[in-house]
Amino acid sequence: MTRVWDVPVHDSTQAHDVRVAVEAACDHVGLGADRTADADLAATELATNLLRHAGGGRILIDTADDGRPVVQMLAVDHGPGIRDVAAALRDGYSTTTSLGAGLGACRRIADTFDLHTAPGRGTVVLVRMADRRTTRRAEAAPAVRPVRVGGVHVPLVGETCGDAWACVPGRDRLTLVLADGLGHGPEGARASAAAVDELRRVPDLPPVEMLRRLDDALRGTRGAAVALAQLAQHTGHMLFAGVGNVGARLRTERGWQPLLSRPGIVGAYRPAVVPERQLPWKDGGLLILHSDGLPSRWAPPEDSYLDHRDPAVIAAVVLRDASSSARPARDDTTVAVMASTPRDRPL
Ligand SMILES: [Mn+2]
Repeated sequence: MTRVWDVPVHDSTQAHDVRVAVEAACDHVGLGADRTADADLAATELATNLLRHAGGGRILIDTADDGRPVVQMLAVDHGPGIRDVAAALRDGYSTTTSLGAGLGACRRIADTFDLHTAPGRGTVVLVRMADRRTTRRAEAAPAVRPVRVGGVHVPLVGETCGDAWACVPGRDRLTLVLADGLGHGPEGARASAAAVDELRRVPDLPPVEMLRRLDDALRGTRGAAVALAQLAQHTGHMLFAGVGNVGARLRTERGWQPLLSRPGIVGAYRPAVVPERQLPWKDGGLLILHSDGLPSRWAPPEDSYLDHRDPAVIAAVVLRDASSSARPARDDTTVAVMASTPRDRPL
């Protein structure tokens, strides 16, 4: 079960909280001592940056296992933005008195580093730390045109998000799933994790048949809302099917299209008919799935520079721009993104 930490950073004592959370995350996935020390350094820099340059923010820490343990950190702020990204990335640019290493050091020690900044809107910085003692699980040859996926979880309370997202590769297809277990927290997580586990057993079924399998697999849990988007080899199409309240929007040549799910609860109440939509998936395709913790009036990003960022950064920008302190979240929130564009723009 994925554990997540949402750590507010508004004063220097909270920089300590970030380090405690990152160390717990590293321990949770079994990251080695060297990489834990690196993660600690990056966490300190990200927190210090938030305090010094952004007037505070939050750091979202997530664990994953793609065959090797990974800890993902996203520093998210509503600050003024970084005027000179190139300068900020140079080692030694940071004005911190503690380490003086700054974002340049984060980039150097991270397995994945990415950043998006917009004047007056804020900055998102992504750092992923993977274990280097183990090698990545050998995936079968890519079943579809390469796509990039990423996401962000925010728990309502505690360290367990009741939502789950995953990208499940099959022989000739790739499925992005977002499952929102009923309620929130650990009981919700049990249902959403059961959905992802079952999908990994049947990665080659079409979405509607996957949902049917999930109906059985989720009996005995609270049930979940589940949306599935599947890319098949060579077709240039995406198949979409969903049951329950998971939001989905796809950007096509005709703009952003909402993809609607049928009302129901997978594992508890199955609608009589679950339609499977077929949509074009072309270069420039961008798909956003989100649980209902995201305020419904969120707007899809219009910033084409964002397309070339890591999908986790895109997800965090969507989340940040939808949130406000006037409307605090009332549920676990997850945003998952699939992008067809290559990450070809340098920072
Ligand atoms: Mn929910």
